[in-house]
Amino acid sequence: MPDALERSRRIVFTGAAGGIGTMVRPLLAAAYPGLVLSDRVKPGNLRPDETFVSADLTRPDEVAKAVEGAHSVLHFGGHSTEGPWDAVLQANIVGCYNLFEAARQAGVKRIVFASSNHAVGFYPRRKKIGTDVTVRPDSRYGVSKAFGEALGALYSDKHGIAVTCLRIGNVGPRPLDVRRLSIWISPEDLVQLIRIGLDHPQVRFEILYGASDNAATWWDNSRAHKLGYRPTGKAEAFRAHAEAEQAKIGPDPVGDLFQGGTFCSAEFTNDVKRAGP
Ligand code: 15L
Repeated sequence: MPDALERSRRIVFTGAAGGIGTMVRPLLAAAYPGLVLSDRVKPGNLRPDETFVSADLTRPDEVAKAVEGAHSVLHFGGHSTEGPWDAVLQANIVGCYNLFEAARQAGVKRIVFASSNHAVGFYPRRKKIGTDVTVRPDSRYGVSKAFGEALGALYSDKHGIAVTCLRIGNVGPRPLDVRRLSIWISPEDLVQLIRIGLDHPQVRFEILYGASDNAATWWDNSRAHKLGYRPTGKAEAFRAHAEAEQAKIGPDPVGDLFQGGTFCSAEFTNDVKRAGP
C-alpha cells in the first residue's frame, strides 16, 4: 500500500498502451512524474519513473489492484471505436462500472473520463451544441460513452468524486479529413484539459469538449474556457491536408450530414429526414 506522501500524487492511467495514452504520457510526465500505467498489455516504452500494473477492466479484482492507493484516475481504457455489442458491453459498460466502483472503494478523489464526440454524434453538423444537450449517440460505442458520463455524474453526486468527462473529438498531430477540421484536438490541448480535471478546485462534475481552437467547431466549449482552457491548436492550419485526404474518401450521403460521420452511416436504416439533420 502506498504511503501518505505517495498517495497524495499517485495518478493511475488506464488504457495507457492505447493511441491517446501513447501520445499524452510524455507530455504529462513533466507535471506528473511517476504515473502508474494500467492496461492489459504493458506499454512498450515505459519511462524510468513510470510503473505498470496489468489490469483487465472486466476483472474487478484486477481493477481494484490497479487503483489501490490512487489519488486520481485518468480513465482512457476500454473499447475505442464501434464494435460488436458484447465487446462494447464488457469493456466500456462493465469495465467502466468496475473502474468507478473500485475507485470509490479506494478513496480516489478525482477521475478524468475519456468520453467521446460519439455520445452526441447524431446532432446535425449545422447545429452548434453545448455540453448540456440531451445525448444522441451514433453507435453502441457512443451509448457506452453516454453511460460513462452518467456513471460519472452518479459517483460525483453520491460519493463526492470530482469527475471530468472529456467528449474527445479526434486526437493527433493534425486533422485527418474535413470532419476532423471541426473536432480535432492536439495532444498538447488534450493535456491542458486533463490537467483541469486533475487540479482545478472548482471541478465537481464537468462535461467538456475535447477540441482545439477550431474555426469550424460544432461545439460551445465555454465551460472549459471558464475553467482556464486556452487551446493553441488550430485545425484551419491543416485545411489543405484535410481536404486532400477527404477527396480520397468520397461522399457519405448520411454521415456527411451528422457530427459523428461514418459512425452515423454505419448500419443506418432510417430515413435521413426523420433522423433530422
Ligand atoms: C472516437 O471516439 C474514437 O475513439 C476515435 O477512434 C475516432 O473515431 C474519433 O472518435 C473520431 O470521431 O474521429
